[in-house]
Amino acid sequence: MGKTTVIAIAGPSASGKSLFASTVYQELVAELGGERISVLSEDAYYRDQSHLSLDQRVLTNYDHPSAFEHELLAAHLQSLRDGNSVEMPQYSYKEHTRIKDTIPVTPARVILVEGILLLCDPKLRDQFDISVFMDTPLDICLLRRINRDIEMRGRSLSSITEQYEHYVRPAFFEFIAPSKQFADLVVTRGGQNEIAIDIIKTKIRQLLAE
Ligand code: UZR
Ligand code: MG
Repeated sequence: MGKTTVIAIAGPSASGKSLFASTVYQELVAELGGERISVLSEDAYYRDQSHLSLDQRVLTNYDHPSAFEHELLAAHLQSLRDGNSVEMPQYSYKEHTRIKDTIPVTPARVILVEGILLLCDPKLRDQFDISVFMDTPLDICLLRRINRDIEMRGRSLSSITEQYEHYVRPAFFEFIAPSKQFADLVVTRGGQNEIAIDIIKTKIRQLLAE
């Protein structure tokens, strides 16, 4: 296998990062097979909080860099570059902690990694060959987040608005928006921007053909 290329997809919560990454991945797997591309999620690297009670876990600021085990994510990316498989943790948004199961990730020529604070950490940035920032307007992100968190993450509207005001919105201005400067490519309109999806797919096809 040739050199590994890591592509980071960052941007605000509910901006379409996961959708963008999974669309690129699934369309390329349908075309080329799955062995040469892997996907990692920064959310999977939220710190384990199983030593805390559920009431204590709810108090964590999940939009702050300290909520993530970025050192483990950086170490996993390095292992994959070195040709070794890793066990990606799995996180439960309902329990606010890791679950016991892990997902094996095999080394691949191209690794996609998506998450809100990826471009904020210099050590992580060292691991990225290409960085993409999803520049979806915040009001669109909020609407998507309300729908998603109710449907998929078991939240009430009042808990979403509370979190949004206290954590999500401030973190956008403090950490996420300033990290856009580190992106190579800025994508408007989120995970449904087909031109941007096509540009990344073309780049990956080119890397896989080398
Ligand atoms: P994405 N998050 C939770 O709501 N609960 C958790 O236990 C862990 C994370 C949220 C987190 C962040 N914030 O905004 C979002 N809050 O998940 C990141 N508050 O995930 O990029 O998929 O939106
Ligand atoms: Mg996501």
